Amino acid sequence: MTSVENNNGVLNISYLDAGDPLAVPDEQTLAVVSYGTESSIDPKDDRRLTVGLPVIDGNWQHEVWRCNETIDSGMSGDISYRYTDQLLFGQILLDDDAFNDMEHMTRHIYESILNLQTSRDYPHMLRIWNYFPWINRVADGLERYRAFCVGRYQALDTSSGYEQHLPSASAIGTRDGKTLVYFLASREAGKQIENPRQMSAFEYPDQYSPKSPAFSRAMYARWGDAEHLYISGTASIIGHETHHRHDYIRQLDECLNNIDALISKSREEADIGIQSAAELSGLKVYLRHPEYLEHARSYIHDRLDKATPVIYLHGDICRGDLLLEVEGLYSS
Ligand code: 3EB
Repeated sequence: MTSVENNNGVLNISYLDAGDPLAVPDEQTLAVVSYGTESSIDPKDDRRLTVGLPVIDGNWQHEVWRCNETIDSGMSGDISYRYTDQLLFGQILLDDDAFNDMEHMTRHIYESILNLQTSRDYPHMLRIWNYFPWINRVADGLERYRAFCVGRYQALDTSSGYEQHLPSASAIGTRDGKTLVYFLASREAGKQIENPRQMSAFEYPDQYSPKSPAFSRAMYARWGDAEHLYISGTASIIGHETHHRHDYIRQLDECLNNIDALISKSREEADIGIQSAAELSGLKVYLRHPEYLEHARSYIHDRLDKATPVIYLHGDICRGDLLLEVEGLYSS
């Protein structure tokens, strides 16, 4: 519904209705991300990604990544990707059955991505989305989200200072058999933004995972004249603890407080031209229980504004006591 096309930028993101002509890939398209019951990459056009999360509601359907520079494409192992002089956009889809466990699958994915970044010279991961089945299920004594954290950490180069270069991320549970990861990397570094209300995830105590979650709360990047802010999946966590365990609306309120705090921090640290969550270009609200849609939607409408582009997706959240999570993106 909302187009944020900016002809001077080298990377444009739009949140579009079904039926919008820009949702059909052309030579300027990096990816069209949509949602449905099963994760897939269109075998006839690998720019069309479907994330295996059912849409509950929303005023947009397609997240479209476009670029007005020459785009080339390639394959590296299981990763298909597109690239320009400045950026690399890629995706990987794997069958859960192909690996013994989540830890090894994740390690494989992250090592493959890092190899590609090295060989093509896009050293800076800015934003990554991780969608995998049954995130809260326990296998071999470890919750799958925690095994994911272990595999991701093992793949990373954790030499001194690595924490300052972690991307913004989301990690959400699907209920199909496929794992889909997609990402944006760059030749130039972005700027990490952490949230003063929350402990950095990479510093969490080990009660949440044997190896800490390797992501930043947000990443700021400039593309030509445009500025972008990629806000990670944000939950009702203060410090490192879950708040409002059984209360959907108070969790939602806390997510938005966290996002507003991140935006204020981005204003201090990067002088970004956005004041609050209501000005974000697009939001995704991941709900563990679709029955809470009405409550969530009326809260969002009151707190933000009816025109803010929001999609509500049915997904599992990485801690059993989290009922929802919100991510956002801003493009000037
Ligand atoms: C949290 O703040 C909530 O492991 O990549 C949010 C976004 C969360 C990304 C990840 C986890 C991740 O800890 C969970």
